Amino acid sequence: MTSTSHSVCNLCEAICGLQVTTDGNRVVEIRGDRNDPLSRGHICPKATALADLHADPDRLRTPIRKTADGGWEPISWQAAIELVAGKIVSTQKQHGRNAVGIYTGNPSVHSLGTVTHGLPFVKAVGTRNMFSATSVDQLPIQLVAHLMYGHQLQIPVPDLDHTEHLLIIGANPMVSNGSMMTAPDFRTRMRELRRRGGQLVVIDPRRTETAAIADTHHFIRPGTDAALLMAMLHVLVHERGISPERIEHLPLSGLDEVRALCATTTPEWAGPITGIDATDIRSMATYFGSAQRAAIYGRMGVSTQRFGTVCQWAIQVINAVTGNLDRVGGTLLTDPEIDLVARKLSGRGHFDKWRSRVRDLPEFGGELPVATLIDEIVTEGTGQIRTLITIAGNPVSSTPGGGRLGRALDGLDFMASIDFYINETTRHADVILPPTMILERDHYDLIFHQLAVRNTARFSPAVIEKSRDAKHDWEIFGDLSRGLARARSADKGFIERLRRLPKQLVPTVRARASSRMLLNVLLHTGPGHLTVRKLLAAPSGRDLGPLRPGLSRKLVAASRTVDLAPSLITGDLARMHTDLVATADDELLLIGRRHLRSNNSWMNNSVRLSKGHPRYHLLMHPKDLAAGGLCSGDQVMLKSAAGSVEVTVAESDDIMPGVVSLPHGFGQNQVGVRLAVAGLIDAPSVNDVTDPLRLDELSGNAALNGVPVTVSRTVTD
Ligand SMILES: Nc1nc2c(c(=O)[nH]1)N[C@H]1C(S)=C(S)[C@@H](COP(=O)(O)OP(=O)(O)OC[C@H]3O[C@@H](n4cnc5c(=O)[nH]c(N)nc54)[C@H](O)[C@@H]3O)O[C@H]1N2
Ligand SMILES: Nc1nc2c(c(=O)[nH]1)N[C@H]1C(S)=C(S)[C@@H](COP(=O)(O)OP(=O)(O)OC[C@H]3O[C@@H](n4cnc5c(=O)[nH]c(N)nc54)[C@H](O)[C@@H]3O)O[C@H]1N2
Ligand code: SF4
Ligand SMILES: [Mo]
Repeated sequence: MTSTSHSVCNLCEAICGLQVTTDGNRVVEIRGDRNDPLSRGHICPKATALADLHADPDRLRTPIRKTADGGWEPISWQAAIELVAGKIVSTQKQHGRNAVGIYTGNPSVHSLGTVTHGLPFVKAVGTRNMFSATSVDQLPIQLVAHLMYGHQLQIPVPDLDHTEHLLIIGANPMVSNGSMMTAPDFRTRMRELRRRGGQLVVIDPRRTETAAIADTHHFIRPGTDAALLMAMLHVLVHERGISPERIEHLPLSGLDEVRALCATTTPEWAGPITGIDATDIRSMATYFGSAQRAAIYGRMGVSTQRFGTVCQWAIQVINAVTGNLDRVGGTLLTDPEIDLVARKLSGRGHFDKWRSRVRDLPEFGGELPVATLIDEIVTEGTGQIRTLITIAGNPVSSTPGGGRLGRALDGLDFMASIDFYINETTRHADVILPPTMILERDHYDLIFHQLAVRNTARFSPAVIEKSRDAKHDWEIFGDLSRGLARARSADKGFIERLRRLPKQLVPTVRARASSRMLLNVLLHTGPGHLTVRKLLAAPSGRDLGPLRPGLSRKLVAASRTVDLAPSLITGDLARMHTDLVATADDELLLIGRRHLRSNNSWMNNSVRLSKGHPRYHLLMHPKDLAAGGLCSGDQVMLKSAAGSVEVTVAESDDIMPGVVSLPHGFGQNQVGVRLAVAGLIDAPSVNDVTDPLRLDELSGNAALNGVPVTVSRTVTD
């Protein structure tokens, strides 16, 4: 007997509503939910692959432990929990609290249980050696929000459904479906923009799927966006002039400093650096400035590069000085039912309170840049990481110099992973604790309702019953927290240290409440006094309306103003002026690429997603191929200062001359990885070429884009 229930796809930030038809524990069909007020029926091919994930014979359902000969054996939940908690406590007792390192990956923010129970567990471990995917991703956005608005999650979102001019720089939402901007069905939203007479402009070194539907697309030399944005600012501020009426609704400070900072950054200066003509820069800025409702938005391309923070700051400043900040059709703060900012459920963020031991890199919000994780593992001394916990992450695949990191993991005393696959990272673990997957557990999106282009609230209960011996992530983390408390109370110093923990953490260490119970409390104490039960009565989700202005009311900055010129960032402009100069034409720069059928490193095991023509080739412009004496299909060596990989090259007119592109998330074809389908894909990990020493020096974010490389034919004998 089949039945159909409402559910959600949690693979990317679009949080699309689903209708899932099941027959017992079997998934029969997955469709988009037309009644969902946010996703309106949209899904992408990845949603249907949730059925493959559910049925995947490689997916772990119960814990396993490494055997002496390097194989795996089953272990009970209780033994696994005690082993992990015990090792954390004994490592910290012997070597100090920072001797335990933690890495949390991207899916941890896509899981209700990891947000409610995993993050408190991580805090309870109490180490400064905390790392996450944030520092290969959106770190500059959060740092800028912290410095300008007073909170790392007070991030204005483009009002996609009302804007008349959208300028996208370094993002590809046609494929990614939006990031730090939950925007399911981006294509239809852009059709609606057109119907309103609006314009879409894209700036990207590749003519992407988003560029293909744009009115205008400009290539840009990777890593030079800071110059383009400063030049646009120059035109807007000094040539067009700021209109006082446009900004009178905004509590701004630092405007005079902004004026001074962009006084000389003319389009003529930026042209030769960026590869975009001064006339084009000028007209781009002019069109933007003259639109009634405009928004500039930038993501990975302008975050994971050497001037990520300057870029994300300049984007905010351009939106502000043109009066588009806090304006319908510009950029707006959201009104989620559970507002993480207003309700102080997330910290405001803090920067550079301490630094990493080996490379002296700054923390942000208690996390260190993951590009230095390996140094903290291999460099001896007090505070060296000896035990590592990875949570929903694959840093061997996803962080720069990942291959070397993988080899270093074998030198740890102990490693545990909370994950359901044996992949490039977790194969190095001593024990793996697998949680249930999305269709087997409840979901309410605590993170992405905060960043969505429309205010909605939706609770999605599990649609498939978990097996009796499986555990949800909240149960695993609850057990681990209690295991930690037990193991610590056996140690006399524990009570003393517990007293020193932040107050709000102490109860969570002992918490037995489920995610659903905690969610219910959060909903009930919210503005709409919702409950899980009320949300269950509206299974497609409640529509809470379009985004609305209200910045002055919501702003949490102590000054009650938006600081347009935080000294930390303006101080970094000198580095931009020295480093960003017109470069030699013969240098090749590497950028990344995402595909609609990929999800970082971990959905390649779905036949449905990985079949079809190869998507992991190195794209290269015909001119560069000819210059290197290469042809499409050649095996080449792609080499940087940090490493090299062998890869097949493919000709493409869609890429800017002087730029090559390789996607991340491959490299599962390694001994010990247990991914039958992904393991057959003959593609390397691009992060064996990206360089852990290339950072946005201000924030510590990895500069994964714009890596100088050489490409040469592989010599075979
Ligand atoms: N060169 C290059 N590198 C990049 C990027 C790039 O564009 N270029 N992108 C970066 C970005 S934006 C990101 S976010 C990172 C991603 O970096 P990571 O988060 O480190 O890697 P993922 O590939 O997302 O791996 C997620 C892991 O979580 C597991 N998992 C999935 N769901 C769950 C769950 O519900 N619970 C638990 N416990 N585990 C789960 C999967 O099996 C997998 O092992 O990669 C970054 N790396
Ligand atoms: N299908 C699919 N969707 C995903 C993911 C996935 O793996 N697959 N991952 C999810 C995650 S974790 C994230 S963070 C988001 C990311 O979401 P996006 O940022 O929208 O996705 P990317 O494809 O990384 O887009 C970055 C763009 O920047 C361009 N670029 C590279 N270097 C530069 C540069 O120097 N300057 C400029 N202007 N552009 C540059 C690239 O060509 C690329 O088009 O996607 C999410 N959605
Ligand atoms: S866009 Fe695709 S992967 Fe992202 S939530 Fe929607 S269906 Fe899932
Ligand atoms: Mo990401």
